[in-house]
Amino acid sequence: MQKTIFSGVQPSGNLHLGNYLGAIRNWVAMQKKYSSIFCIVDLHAITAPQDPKQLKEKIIEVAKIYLAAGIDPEESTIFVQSQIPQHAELMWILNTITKTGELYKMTQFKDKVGASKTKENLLSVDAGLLNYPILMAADILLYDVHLVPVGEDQLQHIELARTLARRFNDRFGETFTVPEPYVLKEGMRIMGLDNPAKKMSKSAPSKYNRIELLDSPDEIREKIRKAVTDSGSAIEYSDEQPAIKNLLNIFSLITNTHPKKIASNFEDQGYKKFKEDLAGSIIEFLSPFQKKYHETSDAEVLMQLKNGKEKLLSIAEKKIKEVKKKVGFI
Ligand code: AQP
Repeated sequence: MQKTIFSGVQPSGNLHLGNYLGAIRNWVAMQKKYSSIFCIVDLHAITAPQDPKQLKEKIIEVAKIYLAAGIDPEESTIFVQSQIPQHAELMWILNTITKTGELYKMTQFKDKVGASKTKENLLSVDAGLLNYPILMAADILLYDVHLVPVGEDQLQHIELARTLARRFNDRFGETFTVPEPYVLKEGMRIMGLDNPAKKMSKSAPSKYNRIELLDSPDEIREKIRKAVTDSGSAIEYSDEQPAIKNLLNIFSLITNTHPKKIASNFEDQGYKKFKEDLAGSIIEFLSPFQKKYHETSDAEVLMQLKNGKEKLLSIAEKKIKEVKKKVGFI
């Protein structure tokens, strides 16, 4: 029997190269080998304030990006999280076996709360942001997922899903498959173009933080031109030069060339030429994807999402029925 994988992206802004190289591209490569479920995690997205009209557009946009990137609806299932109510239902039940300490220690929660973790600051944070990892556990456990392809930043969340699966199984009898993280070394963490100490992110305030997947060639050139560099002018692949290292990693992933080889090609050429060539390679890399994106209609996307929902609903219903019975609900 094929193993099941599950992953998702939040429709919380404009998707960027980090999402593509760290997540979606790997899913495309995995879909032949695994029974694959890819979700648009809109329930997660509202843990940060979203404009309802924009959220609606972004849900369709993310689904279109999945299809344009090569997620094949014949091989994989794509769906919208909020359209399967069992995600939220299971989350509530898992909520009752999760310790708040397990949630407060999450690095992503701490990052999102910000530097000032005073009691007052913590009390003003929406509960959804704290409980986010429980919903993620519900997403995974609902479908007895074996492997969860994620970026390194999500490992702590998978660990919680594993803990909750074991805890529920111990308390109520064997119910959930204990999932494993599937972290691919490549593309693990693309850093912000404006700050190599923080990951490239949809919600970073500056657009110069990221290359968005639908950026025009001019926007890509401008963003790479403005990308921060390190002191000095050498192009070396080293931890001492985190900004250039990040640019070399991007260059390497999109051209399938070792970053040290790229660094040696540009050794004496200076940042300007390096950045021009990098921008050109990104434009070339994104061009077929963008073409496909613009050719995909909303009607096609909506049809695939409907198919996905229909395929998964019966699995989710069956699992939640089992869970409720074990808990003692009538
Ligand atoms: N910078 C990154 N490098 C590599 N992988 C990344 N991912 C995100 N950023 C990078 C991976 O993309 C998948 C989907 O991410 P998400 O939508 O769940 O949200 P996120 O991880 O919080 O990504 P963002 O872009 O930073 O979104 P916001 O700003 O909305 O929170 C995940 O597999 C993630 O690892």
